[in-house]
Amino acid sequence: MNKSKLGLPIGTTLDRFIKRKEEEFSYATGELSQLLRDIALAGKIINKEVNKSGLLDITGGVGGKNVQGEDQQKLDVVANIRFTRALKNGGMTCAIVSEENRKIIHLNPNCRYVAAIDPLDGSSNIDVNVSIGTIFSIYKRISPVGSRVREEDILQKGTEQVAAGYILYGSSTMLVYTTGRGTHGFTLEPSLGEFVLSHDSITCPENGKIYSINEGNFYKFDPWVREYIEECKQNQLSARYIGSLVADFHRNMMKGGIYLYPNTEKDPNGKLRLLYECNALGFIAEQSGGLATDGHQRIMTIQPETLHQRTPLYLGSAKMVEKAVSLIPATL
Ligand code: AHM
Ligand code: MG
Repeated sequence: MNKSKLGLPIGTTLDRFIKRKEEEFSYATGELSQLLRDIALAGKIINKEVNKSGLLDITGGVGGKNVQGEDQQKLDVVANIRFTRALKNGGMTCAIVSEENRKIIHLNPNCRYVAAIDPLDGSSNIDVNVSIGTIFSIYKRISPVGSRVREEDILQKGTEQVAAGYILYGSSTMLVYTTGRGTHGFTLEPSLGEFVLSHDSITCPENGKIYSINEGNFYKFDPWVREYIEECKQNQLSARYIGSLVADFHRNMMKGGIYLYPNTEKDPNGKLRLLYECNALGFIAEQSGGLATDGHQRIMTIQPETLHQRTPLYLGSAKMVEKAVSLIPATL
């Protein structure tokens, strides 16, 4: 049997992997492990929904009724409901901030963990059978257990994350996560319905040949971004842009590459959300040897001010990110 770098066989189930990791910490209470299992369960449920999305369209499309006479909802709304329900029923989460909800969702105040989630990222790809993903970040609350969760419990820097990851609904479904001791990937084995270890201790190459940016915005970008794009072309890099952050990031982390979502005059903070998109991928990137920055500081050191705050993002292979942001003029 193939042994992974961690000494656990490739094919180890996620449950067993989490348990083995927990045993390395004599002080672990098991709550975080349970929360990770809840997330995996939510991922499997959303995966099921994603896989039948074409069929839902056949039966009437969004806004119509399904065969049971239930209202059909857009898949990102369905994913939000499924994810929230899984965390609520799991009983380890006191609050959630989600891309789909303006305000904090309050769960059991007697729990220690808060979660920030983008239940289904890559909205433009949801209806057209292109890879999409779920992104999650986990923090320990600051306020006392038992009290009502406050905004300060959620508005923590990315450096305070205790775990983060994503589920990629692609040609196969993968769950990739970190608790700050490397990045590990698990592939869903559909006949077993289990995530099994397929990629342990993932390393992002420090250089790569892929750049990912929405070049349709070329004329909106600052001159330094245009200069960087020109350089990528001169160096004959490959342009790859799915338009699903999780999928673009995952490919670049595995093969070596850079993902850019810059600010523009119209969107001075870019498009992507700090709490439930950028911080999680920043944590994963750094744990695999890559970088994540807003052009001026590590993504994970930004102090969030609001729940749905946006930030520019430069993410991926360390040398590529360093090179790109070295072009930013001191005046910006
Ligand atoms: P979403 O959360 O509404 O799906 O938006 C985030 C997505 C990212 O997944 C993707 O990388 C980016 O937006 C694409 O944006 P654009 O279409 O402007 O290139
Ligand atoms: Mg999103």
